[in-house]
Order: sequence, then structure tokens, then C-alpha cells
Amino acid sequence: IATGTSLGRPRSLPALPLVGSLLQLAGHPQLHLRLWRLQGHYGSLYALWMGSHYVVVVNSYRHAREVLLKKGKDFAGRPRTVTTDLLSRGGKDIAFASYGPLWKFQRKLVHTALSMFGEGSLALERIICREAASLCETLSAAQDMALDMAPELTRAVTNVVCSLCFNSSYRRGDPEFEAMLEYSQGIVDTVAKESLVDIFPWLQIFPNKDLALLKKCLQVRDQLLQQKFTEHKVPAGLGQGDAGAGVVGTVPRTAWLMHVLWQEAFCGDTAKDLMDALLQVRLSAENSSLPEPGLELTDDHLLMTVGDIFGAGVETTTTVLKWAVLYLLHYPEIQRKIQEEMDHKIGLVRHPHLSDRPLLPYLEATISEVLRIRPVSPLLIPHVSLTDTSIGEYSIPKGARVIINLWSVHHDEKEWDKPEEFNPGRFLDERGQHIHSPSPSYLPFGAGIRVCLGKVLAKMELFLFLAWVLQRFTLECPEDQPLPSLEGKFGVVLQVQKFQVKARLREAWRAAS
Ligand code: HEM
Ligand code: PLO
Repeated sequence: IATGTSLGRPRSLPALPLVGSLLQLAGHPQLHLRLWRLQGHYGSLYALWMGSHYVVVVNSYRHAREVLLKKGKDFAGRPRTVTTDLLSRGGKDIAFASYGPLWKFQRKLVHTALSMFGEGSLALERIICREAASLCETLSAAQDMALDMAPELTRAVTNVVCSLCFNSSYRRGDPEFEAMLEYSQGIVDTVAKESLVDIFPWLQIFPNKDLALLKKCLQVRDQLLQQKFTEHKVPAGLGQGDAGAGVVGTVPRTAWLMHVLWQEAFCGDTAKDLMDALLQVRLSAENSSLPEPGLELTDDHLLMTVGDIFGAGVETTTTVLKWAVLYLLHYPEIQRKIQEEMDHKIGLVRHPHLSDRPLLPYLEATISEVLRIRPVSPLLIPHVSLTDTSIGEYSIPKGARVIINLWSVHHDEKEWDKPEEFNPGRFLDERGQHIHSPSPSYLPFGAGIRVCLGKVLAKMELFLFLAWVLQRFTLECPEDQPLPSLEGKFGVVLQVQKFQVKARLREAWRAAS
């Protein structure tokens, strides 16, 4: 025990040999809710066994903060599971890779690329607005008809990450886009479900429907990624400059590589997108006289990294947009309030810009409330302790899997007034002006060294897409249909059940145009 004192272990659910605590969890498809309710009996921090894996479940903000922020490095590992290993070719991506120099390097590269390509830049705003305009066109064309907005929202969001990763985009009905929709759904349905294969890897030898579907979907995804990769392979000669040859000795290696990335990929104007940038960094690293041992980016690393950004970029933001639309159908008065704020602050003559964010606190508060009440990633991605350590007054052994139950953190009655109530106003000050969280128990993007890499991008998209749509349309539930369910479907993201919407052009917009 790291602390040197004799701390005890967290209370554990009963566990049987081989199956562990599976009996308490089996038959509960909504794992986040099951783990939330188990607090009643075991307290907010408890342990359980998934097969032979020791798992600690954290349900309070105080402990989540300790794991993610105070002892972030102790808990920066990721478990290896059968499904995520298939998805990431054995952890060669960012999200499912364990802590190590290569993971750090990949994360840093993507972070730099995202901040240089887009975040806060006009280029990215232009891309998002282009897609928002196209989304509004589609909604206009479907005037007053009941429409499943999901594929349209997905296409808009996909085109933003597609522009960012591959400098390309999809038209409506593009067969490649349809294939992507299908494989991505298959992956979301099967990956990281703590399914039986992940608990008992030896079950792989038996036929397993989920695993077969995952493998089929991954084949389609890999083909698509490979094709983009081949198209981007840097033509011979490009990026082979002598940048950095004299720098190596004086600057730490990683910093040197970042310098090369900066110089060649971004300032040199040769990298059009993330794929280009990653390829160029690798080329520069290979051409340096001293290749960094342990920092060798293979084709698989590049492919899986882009796959992560593409997958995360699409599934998370689209899911939040779907939740936002669903809540607006349930709370028309909140939708009206957002529209009044927009009419008042922006009007109907011009389109919303990113710089309007401070002018629209009620819209921002609504987005914050959607992220609280239906967290996209209700159990984050499991963390793993890299050393013997502790949480609160309990000792945690090296190798423990730590699940942060974000659902519990966002629905804690001690922190939130009526947590199941959808109330954007809770994020505003008394004058309804400033956006602030009334409780620190709010971590929609995680925190610390594993914090979401796409937070800034996601917030830009959520704001612009919702602002564009709500300036023009009122979203309603079709008259002949009941209000769709607000219950999520647990998985690697908390999914929304299919529903239809009627997008009615606003009278005010019609009159103004
Ligand atoms: C990780 C939330 C959008 C890329 C995460 C995590 C959460 C999260 C909770 C896990 C943190 C942890 O395990 O401790 C969200 C939400 C989003 C969103 C709520 C949208 C509203 C995006 C976008 C991208 C992205 C647009 C890509 C551009 C990633 C990556 C990781 C991650 C690469 C893994 C980080 C690591 O393990 O080091 N995100 N995310 N996310 N997110 Fe996001
Ligand atoms: C979504 C389906 C894609 O086809 C593959 C993919 C890659 C990265 C994953 C993402 C999926 C789901 C959401 C994840 C993301 C990495 C970070 C993000 C898990 C499986 C979150 C919310 O943590």
C-alpha cells in the first residue's frame, strides 16, 4: 500500500469463483443505472469482480476528482479488453491505449493539430457553418413532414471531422457515407459493453454474435481508413526537408518533433488535414538522423489515431445533438426561450457566429444541462491504476480497473437540486447572464490527463448547429406520435432511441426573409 498506513479495501459485492460479481450485474442492460443504484447498499465507493478483474466503482465527485485530477497519473492506464483491442489493433490509438511515451506523443500531436487546424480558427467555423447551412436546407425541404433527424445530424457532424481529418466531405445519399453509418452503429452496439467476451476472453473460441458483428464492421471501417490513408501517403520528396538536424542535440526529442510538426506540417502549408500532418511528422522523424526509440509511429498507429478522432468526433457530438433535440421536443417553453434570446441578441438578418456565444447564455446553459442530464459517456472509459495507490480512505492495488460513474456524479442529490429535472436555468446566475456550474460535480468531458481531446471542437459544433437550426425552425413532435422516451440505451456512448421530428419554419424567419 503506497501510503504506508493500513488502509482497507473498498467494500466488495459478493463474488463467486470464475464469474465474480456477474450475478448482481447480469440482466441489467443499463449498467450505469445498476452501478448507481448499488450505492444504496454498498456506499458510493465499492468494488466488484468481473471474472478475474478487480473493479472499483466511483460514484461521487470527491473520489472522481481524486482519481482524475489529484492522482491522475496513478490512474492513467486503460484496461485491455477483447473488443477494444480489436477496435484499436491492440491499443495503438489514443483512447484505448494505456499510458506510455507513445500514447503521450500521439495525444500531443493530435492536440497540436486540432488547436492549429481549427479550434478557435475561422477556418473551422466556416466548415461548421457550411454544414449547418446544408442541414437547414435539408430541413426546409422536409417542411412539416415527420423526419428522422439522426442521419442528417450525423452527416453534418461527419462532414466537419471528415474535413478536419481527410479534407473531404459527403453528399446526401453517398454510398460511402451510408456504409459508414452502418458500420459505426455496429461498432457502437458491440464495443466495450463489458460483454461476456471481455470478462472471459477464452469465450472467443466459441461463436459469438456480437464479436462477429464487430469484426465485420471493423473490416468495413478499416477498408475505408486504409483507402483514405493511401490517398494521403505523402508523395516522395515532400516533407523531407532538413528541419531540425541541428536542433536535435539541444532540445528534448519530443519537443523537437513537435517543432518539426509545427514547421513542416502547419506553417509549410503542405498539410491540408490531420492525416497529412501525421504522415509528415512521421516522415520528418524517420528522416532525422536519430530516430527516437519507443516513439516509432507505425502505419497502424496513424490509422488508429485518425480512426479515434473520426469515431469520437462523429458519435459523441451527434449523440449530444440528438439528446438536445429530444429535450427541446419535451420542453417547448425552453426552446421558445432560446429563440427569444436569439431574436433579441442576433435577430433574423444574419447568421449566428461563434463570437455570439457570450450573447446567448441561455442556449449555452441548455447545452450544459443536456451534457449533465444525459452524459454521452456515462462510465467514461475505464481507467487502470498503474501503481498501488488509494482513493479516499481505501487502498487500491496496482492493476485495478476504475470505473467513474458519471451518471452518479451528475445525478447526486447532495450536489444537484432535483437532478432528474431538465432545467438549464441552474447553470445561470441570478440575472440569467453568466454561465456557471452550481456544483463542481460536473465532468461531461472527464478531467485530468485523460480529459477529452475534442472538448473545444465539440462545444463549437454544438453551439453553432443548435443556433443555426433554432434561428430558423421550431422543432416539434409530430401530432400523431407520442413524445419519444427520454431513456437512454447504455453502450460505449449513451444512445438515444430513434424518434421523429417536425421542423417547422418559424413565422418570424419567413417574414424576415
Ligand atoms: C475521451 C466526452 C467529443 C476525442 C473522452 C472521455 C469523455 C469524453 C468523457 C473520457 C475521459 C476519461 O476516460 O477519463 C466527450 C463528449 C463529447 C466528446 C461529451 C461531445 C460533446 C469528442 C470529439 C473528439 C473526442 C469531437 C475528437 C475530435 C476524444 C479522445 C478521447 C476522448 C481521443 C480519449 C482521450 C484519452 O484517452 O487520452 N471524451 N467527448 N471527443 N475524447 Fe471525447
Ligand atoms: C465510435 C464508433 C466508431 O466507429 C469507433 C469509435 C472510436 C472512438 C470512440 C468511439 C467509437 C465512441 C466514443 C469514444 C471514442 C473515443 C472517446 C469517446 C469512446 C467506439 C468517449 C466518449 O469516451
